[in-house]
Amino acid sequence: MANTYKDLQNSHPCFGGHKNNAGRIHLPVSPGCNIGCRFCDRTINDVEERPGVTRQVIKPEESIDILKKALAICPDIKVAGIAGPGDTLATDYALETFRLIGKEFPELIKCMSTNGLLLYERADEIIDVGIDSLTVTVNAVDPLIEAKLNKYILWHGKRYDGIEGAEILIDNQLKGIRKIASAGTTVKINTVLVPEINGNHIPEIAKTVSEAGASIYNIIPLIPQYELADQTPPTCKQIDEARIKAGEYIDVFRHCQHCRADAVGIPGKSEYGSQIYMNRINAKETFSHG
Ligand code: CLF
Ligand code: SF4
Repeated sequence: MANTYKDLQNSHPCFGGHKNNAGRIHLPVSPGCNIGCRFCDRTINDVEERPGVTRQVIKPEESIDILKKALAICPDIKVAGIAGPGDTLATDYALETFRLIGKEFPELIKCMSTNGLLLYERADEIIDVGIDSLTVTVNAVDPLIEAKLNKYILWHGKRYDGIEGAEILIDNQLKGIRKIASAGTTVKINTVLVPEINGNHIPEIAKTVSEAGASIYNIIPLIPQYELADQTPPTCKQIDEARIKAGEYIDVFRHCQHCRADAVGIPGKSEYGSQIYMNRINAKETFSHG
């Protein structure tokens, strides 16, 4: 039985467990992505696929030794998370890894993050693997706004650009959230806040995802890069205001640390990534779905 939202509020650093110093490890097993966010620096992901850097993305079977090592150094780790560096459902590596973790470390909370494009069609696998907490990055629920944040999707072998792609993405995200949440998996939503694009849209996102069954909402400030390099990131005041508005519809998480896809430790308090991953993946500027 998956952990409930109430359980996670004590044991998961991104669902309220930060107050109990709960730690997490990210396993960077998912290199590929199937959508084109305008703020994601794809050159870094492309670089990761070149010889010499691919070895820095780990294989599912390597996760077990890495977890043993990490738990020895940081016994506070309660959560095994996969948050990239690409999308966890674009390849099979994340679900394979979670299957291994379920066998070897049944006590660890299994946490997965996705852009949600394949969430609906892969929901049964996610439920079967026993994911406890799932994060879906939903940056808009209006295709006109989403298209300003996302360039294209790659879906069933075809590329869909702009509004057409945005419609498919949002539809799959919301159907997926409904399916996963009704099966008892706790769902968190991340939204990248880009004030000039989705700043006024936050309440509608929060309301829509709450109605779909999500439990908690996390607003992540834009790191201006790639096609959105000229956008102004939100001020602290704008982030606070967005959180207050979202809070009318859903619980809001306020302690996000903007983690890398290979972070290890207690978010904001300890970081052991360089000890665990000898050659850390080159993902400094790569958005993590955390
Ligand atoms: Fe990792 Fe994300 Fe799971 Fe947490 S991070 S996959 S839900 S275990 Fe957490 Fe880091 Fe913020 Fe993410 S502080 S970026 S919200
Ligand atoms: Fe893919 Fe995530 Fe980058 Fe978006 S931010 S393109 S979902 S890796």
